Amino acid sequence: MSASNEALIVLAVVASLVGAVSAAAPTTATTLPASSSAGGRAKASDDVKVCQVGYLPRETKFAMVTAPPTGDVTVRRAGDGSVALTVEPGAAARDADSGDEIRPVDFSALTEPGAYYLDVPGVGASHAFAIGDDIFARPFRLAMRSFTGQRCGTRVSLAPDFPDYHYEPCHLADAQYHASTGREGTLPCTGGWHDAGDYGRYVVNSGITTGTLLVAYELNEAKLRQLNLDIPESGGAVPDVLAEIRWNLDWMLKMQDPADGGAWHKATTANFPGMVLPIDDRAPMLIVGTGREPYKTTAATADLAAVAAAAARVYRQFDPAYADRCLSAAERAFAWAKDHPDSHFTRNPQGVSTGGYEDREARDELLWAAAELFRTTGKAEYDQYFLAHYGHWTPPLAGNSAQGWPNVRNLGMYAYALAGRPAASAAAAGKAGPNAEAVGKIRAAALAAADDIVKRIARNGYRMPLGSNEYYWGSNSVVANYAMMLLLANRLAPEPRREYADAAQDALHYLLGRNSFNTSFVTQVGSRWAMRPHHRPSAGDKNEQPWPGLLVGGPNAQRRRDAATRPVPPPARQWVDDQGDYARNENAVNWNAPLVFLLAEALPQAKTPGDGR
Ligand code: 9MR
Ligand code: 9MR
Ligand code: ZN
Repeated sequence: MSASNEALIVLAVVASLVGAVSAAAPTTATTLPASSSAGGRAKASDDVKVCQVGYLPRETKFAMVTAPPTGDVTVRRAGDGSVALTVEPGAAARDADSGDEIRPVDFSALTEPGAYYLDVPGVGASHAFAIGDDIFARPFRLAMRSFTGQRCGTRVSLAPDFPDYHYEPCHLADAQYHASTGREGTLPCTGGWHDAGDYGRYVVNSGITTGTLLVAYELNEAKLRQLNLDIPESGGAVPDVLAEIRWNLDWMLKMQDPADGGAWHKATTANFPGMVLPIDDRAPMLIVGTGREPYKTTAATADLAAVAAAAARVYRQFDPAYADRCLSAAERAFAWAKDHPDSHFTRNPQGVSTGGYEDREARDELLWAAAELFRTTGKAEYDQYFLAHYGHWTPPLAGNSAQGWPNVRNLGMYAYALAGRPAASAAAAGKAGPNAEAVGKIRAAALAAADDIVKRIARNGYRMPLGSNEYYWGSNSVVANYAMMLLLANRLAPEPRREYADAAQDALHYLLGRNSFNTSFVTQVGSRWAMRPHHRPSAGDKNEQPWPGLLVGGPNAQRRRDAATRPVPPPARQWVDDQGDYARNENAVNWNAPLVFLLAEALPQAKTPGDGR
């Protein structure tokens, strides 16, 4: 990998610019194209960092140079090396989080679509990148289809673009109630997405994941409705993106106890399997509970309520019967969670060691559920619940608090504020609107939060939104979730703000290679990417390349694997492309979801009006 196959990447970029979507990235090495400038193209250098996918024509465009240039930087056309723009690099400044000395190179003036690279005298060339309106189409496809690749209980294949990536149906047996559920017998609960590099299925993490994807769809419906993902459901009545999401929704619904509407916390084996393929994970599947009455959890149940309520709204125009089913599941789940506000999964029971998704606070999940139920039904009951509880968080949204699996209150706030805006579907017509004062407060907080995030991005050497103390497990998802907040703020602003959109793109560029490692954190996207994710199908299959479209966790300054290393690297440097390092290099569905959101927003506007704005 790396610079050696860049020429082919350039060709792929050029090909995709003329409309021929490149499938799998090339894996064989070849020579770089000769440049028309004297001596040909400079050697690629890890000290010249760009977004390895590229930039939209009209956004701000930065590269980061981490060694001293001896002259002005040129942006050159990848085809013939001719100069498209000459730029004087900015002043060097030390970036505290990475320790890198960074000179920003602002080439925003270049807006012409094409394939390019940077030539930095005395340092070297960048990876190739594109400028164009549709350059995020392939990353979107791969990131979205990574969910197809996480499907449980069915034959999986990423053909036609990745025919070598497939596996046989896994985890087909009924799950057994573990003693911690207070129950005996089995629960049929096949389906859903594997959580991450492991094969567990956890309702809490499914909740934020599915909810985020539904928001991505709902806000970008005009772009996504017609999109063909080449999944088994393609061509059916439901748009492909929604069909993929439904795969997991259906599983979540199976995790609801028909007896009372509560949801079980997780379905996993007792322990994590080795790095085997799904079908070789043969240990019994267990439904795991809290070990005491009422055994199911508030967080899982309220998350299910939120997601099913959103689904009832989004799927109604395509499948009204399904929407009805989702709505009734959501209402029952909300009622259960409200009646059992403190049933928390705080630790695994004896003999179980899979992911915990422990949470001692479910007010945020309940708030999110109430907001989604209100947005879908307009019922006073849910409005009143929301209004009685949202004041617990002041301000309602904050620029230093991104949503994440343990904290979904942001999703509740945005959902409530968005309830007032014309719905993409006609379903909300005639429903009561949200409380104007609450919407005003949420909107003000959303914009203030976005302003704070923009400021942090401008101060950060790599123009990314993390605070210095936010390099923890899954930090890349925090990057994406902050960027999502910027784009959601734009949906609430009277007029969308260019600076929010630009800053969100900055965060995306960090994930796609414009970072201290000069490496894309998304597998098979960019020119050089994480090659060894802690992802069992990637580890267990015969392909040299990892499964495509997976966002790895990223730098994590906590729980260091080698606590003895001195000096301790700066936080933004604490990532390694090591399959064993699950705290830094695993994928997870809740990390891929906000990536999908950013990529959906970066897709070109649909030709038809009415994308729900
Ligand atoms: O492989 C597991 C990974 O998917 C989880 O995210 C991680 C943390 O819960 O745990 C990994 O499993 C490790 C286990 O916790 C301890 N023994 C080694 C396992 C890694 O192969
Ligand atoms: O993403 C989770 C992270 O926030 C936690 O700190 C970590 C340890 O509890 O667990 C992460 O989630 C893992 C889950 O427990 C098991 N499947 C893989 C998830 C990603 O590593
Ligand atoms: Zn499975």
